Amino acid sequence: MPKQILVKAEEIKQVISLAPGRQLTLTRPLVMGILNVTPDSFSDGGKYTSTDKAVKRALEMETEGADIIDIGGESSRPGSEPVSEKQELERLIPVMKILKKHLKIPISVDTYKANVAKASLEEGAEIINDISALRFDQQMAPLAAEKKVPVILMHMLGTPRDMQKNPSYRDCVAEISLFFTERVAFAVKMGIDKSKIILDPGIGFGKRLVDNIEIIANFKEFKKLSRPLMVGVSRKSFIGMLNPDGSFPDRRLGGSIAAAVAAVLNGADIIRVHDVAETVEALKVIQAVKE
Ligand code: 8Y4
Repeated sequence: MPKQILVKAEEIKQVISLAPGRQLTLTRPLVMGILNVTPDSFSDGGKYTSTDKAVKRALEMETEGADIIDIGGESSRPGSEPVSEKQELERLIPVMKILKKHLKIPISVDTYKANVAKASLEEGAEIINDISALRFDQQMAPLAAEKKVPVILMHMLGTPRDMQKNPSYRDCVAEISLFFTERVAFAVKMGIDKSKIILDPGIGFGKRLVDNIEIIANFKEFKKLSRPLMVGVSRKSFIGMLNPDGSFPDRRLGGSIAAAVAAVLNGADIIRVHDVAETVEALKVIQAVKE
């Protein structure tokens, strides 16, 4: 009779492979730092250009312990209007060109446009963060398949413009799980290797307060899909709803850390955050307690 081999679940090292010789190792929760390259986030009329400031912030986040930098050129906040492909590229490409020379950690590009993703991959981005989960641009799945890059598939009910107009679910976690199963099948059918797929329930994207809380509380459910799980809770409005004073996004740090910790304790692998230093600090404590 063969000897039984017992391995603790946490000792099975999951990896996400990037370019040859590069990989993300999921033995601890990873921190993805948010870099918004939109005029509202980086223009103050000062002497630095928005490109300079974005580059500086990315390098600062790396120093603070970020594992990935997520660069976006279009705001996907509720009610926000789409920007043109040209405009998105004009914002992203100058920043990527500089960062690929200076950053050691990988860059993910936050876009649902295949042409923007393609140009970004050519400028050194190594991961696609598609909030539409390959639904908005028919060329996105073939691109991800061809380039063999990891792709983040996020759940959203509706579009950024209309997603917060009366969202409702019978069973939010079950519906998101079903969506994940369908999108993974689609991606695989399109030639994307299953090992390259990361899933994200899309906190705040067509969700009420109760839905966001249910997702975090039941995050373990998504583990059944056997894919790395990502989550973005940072400074989102549901955190504001739980606190007086919460209408200001910069007053949501404590709540953001708490939500990130809750998600990690329930199995999240990658946390997308604005406040990298504080999140890294919190997750080190959580990791020590878990180990
Ligand atoms: C204050 C600051 C209030 C930011 C709201 C926000 C996710 C994402 C976004 C996410 C993945 C945001 C691009 C929304 N959220 N990508 N992107 N997952 N994969 N809002 O949760 O940060 S943008």
